[in-house]
Amino acid sequence: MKKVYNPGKTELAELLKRPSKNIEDVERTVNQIFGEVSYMGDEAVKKYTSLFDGAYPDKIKVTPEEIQAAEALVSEELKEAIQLAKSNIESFHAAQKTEKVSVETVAGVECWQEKRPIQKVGLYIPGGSAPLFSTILMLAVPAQIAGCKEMVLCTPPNKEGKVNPVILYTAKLCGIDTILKVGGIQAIAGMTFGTESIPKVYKIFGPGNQFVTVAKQMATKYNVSIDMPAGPSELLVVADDSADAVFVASDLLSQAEHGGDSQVILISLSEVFLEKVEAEVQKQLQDLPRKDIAAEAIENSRLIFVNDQKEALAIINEYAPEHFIVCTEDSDFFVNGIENAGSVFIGNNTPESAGDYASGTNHTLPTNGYAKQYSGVNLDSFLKTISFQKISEEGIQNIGPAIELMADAEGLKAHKRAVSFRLKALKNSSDE
Ligand code: HSO
Ligand code: ZN
Repeated sequence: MKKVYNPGKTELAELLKRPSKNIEDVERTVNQIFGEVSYMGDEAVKKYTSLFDGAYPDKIKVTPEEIQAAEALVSEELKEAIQLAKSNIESFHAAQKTEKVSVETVAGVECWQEKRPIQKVGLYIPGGSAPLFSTILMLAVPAQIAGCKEMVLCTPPNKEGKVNPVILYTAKLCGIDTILKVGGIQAIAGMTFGTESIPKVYKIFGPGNQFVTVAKQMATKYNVSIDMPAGPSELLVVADDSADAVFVASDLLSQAEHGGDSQVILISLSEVFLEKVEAEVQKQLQDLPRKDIAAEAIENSRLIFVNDQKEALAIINEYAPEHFIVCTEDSDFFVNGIENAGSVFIGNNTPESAGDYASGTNHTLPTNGYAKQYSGVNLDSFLKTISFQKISEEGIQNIGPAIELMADAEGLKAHKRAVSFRLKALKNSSDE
């Protein structure tokens, strides 16, 4: 852990710099696979599934029998926990529905906007060392509330060509129509172009490694949109002596165990507390099953002592953390002052794990400083807004002359005429 006391501006900038990766090689691979999948469909998808996952599933699509078998493998206890999380996520996301917005801008000119679901969405769930079935809840629950007609889920199979039963169980519980055993670039390419087995979608959601991230960016070149550009997961905790070092250390480690590249930062307003957390992290690290991964992230973590709240807040807003935990006496100072963060966790009883799983908020959040301009996934991520207008005779008479003048000034005669013809017709009928 790198410990720093009251760092200066340049030192801070260096300390809080996210690692940038050279992605040229990745881009080349992504281009190649996108090309093959667009031409050869399932054949290319299967080729890369065997190459990258070492699996040869005879069918890409998960069968109803497989889903049924999975259900029996999930314990009742876990099913209940998933149900609790699901209903909290449902309440929070259903509450995000908005009313139609309608205004009569001038007499006879009615303008309104309404939201409609994105009809086809693709959800990507990584496989690997930790099967993040909680991410299915975070994506499928709001998609369902939004009214998305088709939800497609892609997840890589293991070497036996199988998918983790909890993933299958959760996907079924969330009403997912199509579950596909395909991961990585080939999954994103499949959902971008559509293949014999993989439906084409309009927007792709979900986390993934660097290959998936670059592939999602590539998908946007083919008119498929994505939730947000993703990077390694991050946590920043601000704390003072009112915080509990055991709790804070456990929070830092919970983020660290996601990956060796996770970004973990403590900003402490107390030197003593900073030392306590440092010792506690080392202690708790020892018996973690994912100790090696967590240790790598902790190695690169930052413990920063700052003796002034205002300065701490400025640093945090500049860093724009994905997850921001506030454990200070005057938490309102940070809660009211935060401008850039994905999700905020307040007080000693609010671990990041709560938002990761079950409080109800979404855990798909902007990383890499994107919290400056992106929101985390929410109900609106699955909706788009359509504007409507209806103009009466009175309305077109009210705004028509202004439109004619503006169209004239832009040199667009047909635009002007579209109004002039109507105004003339109205004049003629009133003259009769
Ligand atoms: N902290 C992760 C989400 C997650 N944690 C899923 C556990 N499971 C990224 O925000
Ligand atoms: Zn997590």
